[in-house]
Formats: sequence, structure tokens, C-alpha cells
Amino acid sequence: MSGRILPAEMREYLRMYLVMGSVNCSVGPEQVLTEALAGGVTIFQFREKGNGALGGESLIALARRLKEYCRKSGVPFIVNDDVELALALDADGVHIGQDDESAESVRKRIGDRILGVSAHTVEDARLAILHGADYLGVGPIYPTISKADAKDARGPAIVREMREAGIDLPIVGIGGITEERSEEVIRAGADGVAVISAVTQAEQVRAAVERIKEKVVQVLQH
Ligand code: 3NM
Repeated sequence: MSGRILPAEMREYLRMYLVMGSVNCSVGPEQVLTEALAGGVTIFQFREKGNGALGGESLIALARRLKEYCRKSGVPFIVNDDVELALALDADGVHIGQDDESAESVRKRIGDRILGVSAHTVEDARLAILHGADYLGVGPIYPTISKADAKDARGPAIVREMREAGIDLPIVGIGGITEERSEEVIRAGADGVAVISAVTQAEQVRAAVERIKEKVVQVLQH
């Protein structure tokens, strides 16, 4: 691919966004990702954070294995926060939060790779767009058990507020999203949903992914 990703293509990738690291999985992350890819995940973010997170060589080795799985499935592999790791692995992109290095500086370092930025307010969203984001991660939509320092849940209304304020960059909702809740997140104006626990904690990972994706696609068609 040459040049920045086009918004239409980005929107397609955001339909069923799996975010995950080893601490989110009770079985091996390789197994969870394999099943999730079989279920139709459209983009994957490696987010190795929280208690018991891997570091050093074992983190790099895991990231490399998960990237290979994504490559084989033709699914973009995004790295959370760590630009060095993303460049070392030749990842497809980087996702950063508001407390990380500025989007402007990350954009310069990663060239045309995908840049996702977390946005909690319309102001965050405007700045992220100005600084070269390809998509916005908007949340937490609902309370989450997967992020220790998450802000207060804003409900799907925050997505609607951004759309009404003229923010037209691709948006993925995140935070406490389940199959049932996907519908109102998409109706509020999101292009897809990003989940951790709804997939990693599911008894049947593949079926959980299939159901969430089916719901998103079905709501987008109506
Ligand atoms: N970012 P779950 S909420 C990684 O609000 C992350 O920016 C958030 O996990 C944000 O699907 C969140 O288990 C955790 O709630 C999402």
C-alpha cells in the first residue's frame, strides 16, 4: 500500500476491532487471536498493559507471533503506544492515547502507517484530526473492567456529539461494548466497535466475534 489509508477503507477495517494483550486472556493469546481471526476480526491491536504484562524479549516475541497471525489473515496489526516496537516489527500502525507522545510527533515517525488516537471529547477529536489521525477511538462508552485508568463512561452520546460537531473521521467506539450494546454505538455514528473482554473472556471466542460483527454489519446496512 502506498500513501495514507483512505477513510472508506479505514471504516471497513474498524467494523470488528479486537484489542488484546496476554493479561486479558485466560488461555494463550495465540489461541484467542487464532479463534478471533477465524471469527472475522477486521483489525487487531496488540496492547500489552496492566498487572503481569510481559516486557523485554518475551513481549517482542509475542508481538511478532501475533503479527504473523494477522498477516496471514490479511488483518492490520496495530501496536498500542509503543512506536519503537511498531517500527521494529513493521506493524501496520500505532494507536496512542491522550497521555502518550503527541499524535503530531508519532505521525512524523510512522510515515503512512495507520495512526489511531483515543479521543474523549470533541476538542480531543479536533486536535487528533489536525495532527494526522486516521481514526479515533472514542470511549469509554460504557464502564470497563479492562482499563485501570479509564475515564468516566460517556455513553453512545459522545459519539453522536462528535458527529453533530462535524467530526467525520472514522470512529470506533470502545469501553464495555458487548454484542447487545453494539447496536446503539453504531446508531450513534461509530463505524465499528473495539472490544477486549467481550471477546477474550467469551467461552467461545470465534462465535463471540461472529455475533458482534454480524450485529455491526446488520445495523450499518439499515
Ligand atoms: N481504552 P473492554 S476503554 C483499551 O476509553 C481501552 O479509551 C478505552 O476493554 C478508552 O472492551 C478500554 O473489556 C478498555 O471494556 C476496553
